[in-house]
Amino acid sequence: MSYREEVLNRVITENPRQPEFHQAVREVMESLGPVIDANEAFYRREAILERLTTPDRQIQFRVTWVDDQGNVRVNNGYRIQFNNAIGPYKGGIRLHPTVNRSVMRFLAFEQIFKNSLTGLPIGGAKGGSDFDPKGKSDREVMLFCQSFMSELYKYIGADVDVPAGDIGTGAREIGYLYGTYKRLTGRYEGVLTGKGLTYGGSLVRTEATGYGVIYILEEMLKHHGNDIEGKTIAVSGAGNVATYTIQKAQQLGAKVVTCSDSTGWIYDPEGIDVALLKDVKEVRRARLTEYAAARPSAQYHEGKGVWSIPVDIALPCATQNELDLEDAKMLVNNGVIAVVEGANMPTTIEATKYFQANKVLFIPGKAGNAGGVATSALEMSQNSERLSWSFEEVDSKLQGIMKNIYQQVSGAAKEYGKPEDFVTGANIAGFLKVTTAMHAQGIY
Ligand code: NDP
Ligand code: 2IT
Repeated sequence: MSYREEVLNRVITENPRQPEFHQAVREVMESLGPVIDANEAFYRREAILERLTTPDRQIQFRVTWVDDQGNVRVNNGYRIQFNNAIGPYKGGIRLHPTVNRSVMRFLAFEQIFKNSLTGLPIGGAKGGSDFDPKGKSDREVMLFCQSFMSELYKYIGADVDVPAGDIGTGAREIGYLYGTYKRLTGRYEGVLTGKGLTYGGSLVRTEATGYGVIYILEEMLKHHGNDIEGKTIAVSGAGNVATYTIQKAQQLGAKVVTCSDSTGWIYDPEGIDVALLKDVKEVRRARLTEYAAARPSAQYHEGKGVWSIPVDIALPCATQNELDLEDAKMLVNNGVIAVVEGANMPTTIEATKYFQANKVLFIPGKAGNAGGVATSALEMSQNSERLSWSFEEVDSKLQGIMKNIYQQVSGAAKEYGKPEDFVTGANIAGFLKVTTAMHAQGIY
């Protein structure tokens, strides 16, 4: 059995009932063949893959709060600090009922490689809770966030671990978390990113993940003699990543005809109206039925379905495993040419392989959505120097970072004998930087 298979088996045995974590590790192990197999004795002796797949530490804690009816409520809180070889731990906080140890670990594991690809000094982490902010009052969300941070503050810091947003954690939640951290520690420091612009946030951070998806898409298309103008695009999700992916795609002359949330999806052949979408989702925190009600050209459907619409480009921006083999077959039948993952691991392994076998250009999330965390790192830089950069300055740095990620990913794919396989390229490029740093820092 190869060293890679041995380690994958060990991860599966030691972490039973963690399918998402197994999936994320499996994908990386399958990609690393060209690096590990040629030098197996070295990597085995150093136990590099065991060290890479075992978190530095994981914290699990009780989050107790009181709802508006006076009932005491209890949720699970998590922070997985996976690897800090190249910089302080960095990664979002997810608030969603599906959060469990498997989801936290897969996200923290992927974050190691993503953060490495940004070229910035940030290690891999993730946190969250099975708390559902949907339908809760602002006061309930505040009490939850205060309780969550009352435990988490012990383990984080501007040079230690810097959380940020993710599903269910936006500007409102970051504000409450930051206020609590400051009150408990007395420190006004860059301990969270995605902060409001009046208290240390960076311009472009709100837009960064979605804009980054489109910047890397543009770069990839350019290298294939194509561009985004005039293309028809399907986007899933209707949250932070989806909204700004749609906005940038439309600014660059594409037409985005779909979006979705956890209950249904929109087909809008005239192109999604971003201002209306933002009003429905960011301001009213409502369902997509309200988008359809306000827009005559839009059709609303219950359930899942954005991938059934014929498009040139598909951009999954909602959640893990939302695009499966059947969806991939529909998209390929309908002539899709490119897929960039805005969400983390939205495409199943089978669907990814199907796209690649059918010559669809495919960028995995750890490269495609890295613009968010990269801009978080730029927020950390600004906090450190106690300055704020202009929108244009941050945006131009983000564009440079996404171009550089494309070059690293396509360069590594070519160098290791898998040209155009950007999954392999992303995993290898991310891996080499992190493990070179681990090796240099000795055994621990
Ligand atoms: P938001 O909470 O802003 O939006 C999430 C969207 O996805 C919502 O439309 C939500 O619908 C939908 N969604 C969430 N869970 C499910 C589910 N189980 N089934 C169907 N739809 C679902 O989150 P973000 O936009 O921030 O995150 C989206 C994805 O992008 C996640 O995978 C996240 O990890 C990833 N990501 C986010 C970054 C960021 O900077 N925010 C950076 C990099 C990656 P509903 O409103 O009905 O729940
Ligand atoms: O998945 C991700 O990269 C994020 N949710 C953003 C993390 C961050 O620290 O900005």
